[in-house]
Amino acid sequence: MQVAHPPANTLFETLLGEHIAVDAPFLLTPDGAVLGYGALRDQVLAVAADLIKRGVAPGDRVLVQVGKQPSALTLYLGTIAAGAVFVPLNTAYTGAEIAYFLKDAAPRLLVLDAGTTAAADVARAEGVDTVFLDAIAPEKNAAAGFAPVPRGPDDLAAILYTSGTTGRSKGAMLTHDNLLSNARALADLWQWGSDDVLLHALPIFHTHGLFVATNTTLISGAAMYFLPGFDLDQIHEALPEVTTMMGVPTFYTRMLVDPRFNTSTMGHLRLIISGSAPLLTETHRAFEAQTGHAILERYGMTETNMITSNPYVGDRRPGSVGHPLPGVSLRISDPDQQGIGGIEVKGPNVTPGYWQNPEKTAESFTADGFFITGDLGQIGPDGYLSIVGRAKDLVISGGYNIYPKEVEVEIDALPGVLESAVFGVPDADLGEAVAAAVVLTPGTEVGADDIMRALKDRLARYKQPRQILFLPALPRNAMGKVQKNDLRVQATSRST
Ligand code: MCA
Ligand code: AMP
Repeated sequence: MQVAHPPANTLFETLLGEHIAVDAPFLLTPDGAVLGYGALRDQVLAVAADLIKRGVAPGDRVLVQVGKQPSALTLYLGTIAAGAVFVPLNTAYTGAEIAYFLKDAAPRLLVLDAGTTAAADVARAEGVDTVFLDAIAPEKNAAAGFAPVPRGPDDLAAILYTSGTTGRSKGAMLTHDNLLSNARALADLWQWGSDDVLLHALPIFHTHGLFVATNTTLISGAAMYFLPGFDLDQIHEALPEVTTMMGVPTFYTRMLVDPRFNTSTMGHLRLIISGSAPLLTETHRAFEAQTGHAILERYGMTETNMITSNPYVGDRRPGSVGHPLPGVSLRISDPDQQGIGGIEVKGPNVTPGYWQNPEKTAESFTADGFFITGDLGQIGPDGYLSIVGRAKDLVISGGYNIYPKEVEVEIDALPGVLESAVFGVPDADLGEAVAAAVVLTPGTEVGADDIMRALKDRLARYKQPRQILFLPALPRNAMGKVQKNDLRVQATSRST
């Protein structure tokens, strides 16, 4: 006979259910404050009860643009406990960008930091209810008798927007099981334990800082040392308190030029992880020489969570992203003679598709259900995957993704601009930096300053070009395709 289980909220029960050690620390902050697991659960339930009181129903989207702070994490988990869908936004997004997300996500509620005006004005114009983060369950006492709203493994937990080749952001839908299966796989593979303290300096509106860092910590009953952002002094001060660290390659290139990060200050850490952008072999080697740590590089995407990882025990190979995670199938499609082809993946980690966008969803999967990453890879004889390039037109700057089309659309719309092409140029700090080539309509006079001024309120700062070249025409091949490699060479030679 089958035993009927009481309905549960999959993610909440697994991360914060009855099994948690209520006295164990979850969040440590530089001011010395410690938030324990019991208090975290109370706060999360209080937030969930408050959201429901504000009319948030199961499946509703809660759109969130708030700075990094502990209550942003309780809002994430409270939204899940309320049975709703968490939709975090980069704090750098402008009012114009928010207007698009408000329309697309059609949220029940927008949550902002107190005093935010641009986004609040846009929400008012769109008729979306807005609340400031500090007004949500300010007492943070668990509502007596409140139980998390039941949600199954296939229900949505979050939507994360990721830009697209057409210039419009697409919302990657992530289910409870997408997040949970990945957190389980990573905690297991990286041997996370309840004694671990993760140095957390990443933003929490992306997969890396929100899911990889936070869910892996929660599922292990571990703790995080929570910094407001990446700051070398704060990182250095935090080192004695932590056992592990996660970051984008820019974190490690910046630490490399600071002699305070060495074997004596970092020797006690057990693991340092990099992802979101390629970690150069020279960075890997120099970091090991300076600190004694072979950085563990892994590979993922918003749509797929984490896909591959170098081993915890074994060879952490520079220039490789390791092997597929347990339960994840990975293949190289249409390999050339060197075995290089498109990376495709399937598994419990992969999104069911894009929010309200069946066309993009259909385009992104093969007929047999593999997700097309748009990355080009090669698998070595011993199974290690190397990412050798991208089939998609994408710039990754300091771990933030910029889709050139989105920037080109904005530049092309400016008076006096005939056409433009946006591309990445190598940058020692950010890996790649955004550059633009602009062709003006004959007889018009537009300068780089005019373009930058016009983009200011349209695009987040990190998407704006750091370098603008004015050209009489864009280089094109016989098919009419703009040759961005030529532009990269021109831009690089001009800036050196
Ligand atoms: C800030 N600025 C940037 C970037 N960050 N410009 C280009 N690219 C960036 N990444 C601009 C600011 O607008 C500002 O411009 C100036 O640089 C300095 O700002 P500041 O805040 O002081 O910068 P920072 O603190 O030094 O930030 C750099 C950073 C940060 C620490 C590398 O960008 C960061 O934390 N990146 C991590 C991104 C991340 O978590 N990605 C994961 C995505 P101005 O001075 O002109 O006003 S998830 C993902 O990719 C997948 C799923 C995965 O595999 O993980
Ligand atoms: P996102 O759009 O933020 O989900 O970024 C996903 C993209 O980041 C992937 O498709 C890759 O192009 C890139 N990426 C993530 N991790 C790595 C890595 N370790 N090495 C190279 N590229 C990476």
